[in-house]
Amino acid sequence: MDSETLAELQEYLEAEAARDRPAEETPDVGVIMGSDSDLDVMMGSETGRPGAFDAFTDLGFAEQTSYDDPPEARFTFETFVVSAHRTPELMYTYAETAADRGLEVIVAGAGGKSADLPNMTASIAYPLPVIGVPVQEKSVASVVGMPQGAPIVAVDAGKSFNAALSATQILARKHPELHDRLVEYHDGLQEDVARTSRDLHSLGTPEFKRRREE
Ligand code: AIR
Repeated sequence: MDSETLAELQEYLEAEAARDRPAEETPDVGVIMGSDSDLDVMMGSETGRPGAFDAFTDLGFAEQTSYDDPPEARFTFETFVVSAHRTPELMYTYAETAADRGLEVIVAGAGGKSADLPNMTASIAYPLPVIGVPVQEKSVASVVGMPQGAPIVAVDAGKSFNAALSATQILARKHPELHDRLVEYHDGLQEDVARTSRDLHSLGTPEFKRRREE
């Protein structure tokens, strides 16, 4: 992407909204975050928790990095930094063009006490569903605190992985293959718990702990 300035980035989004691409070529989910300092929480990190990137890739999504050159995967997400306070115009353009650019759902995360990107994006993009991710505990109130008539769906602080699962649940209402992938994911989760439970039981606590720390 060549967009170097804010205006160019807005034009890039507006131009994309004016195109009429088939659904297979446009991102299904938009992931936005208030700052690149949110990246580890929003997308996951090697050392910390997995995030939305990990959940989406586990479910077979690919990250779309160019509107003109979509990945082969049928389901894709795009990723941008959009700050409600530093770049309010970009937030407005992003949210207003979202549906026309083919997005079916947005995952929006922000941190700090004024985490307004998710709630403002939900208001502007309405009725497109927005799943808010409070990047920190102190961001929860500003993400979920919407007035009556202005809805947002939100996950707990830092749970961007779950936000990606929720976004996929929304898409799965229309796409049976995503329904099957979600069921498969959940079956795997159950197997993991069952394996851990069996190991803890049969190894006993000290040996289980020793092996886990290896
Ligand atoms: N933020 C960015 N623009 C508006 C807000 N509320 C949030 C980011 C980040 C925090 O402020 O989502 O969690 C700190 O951002 P930075 O860029 O100073 O590290």
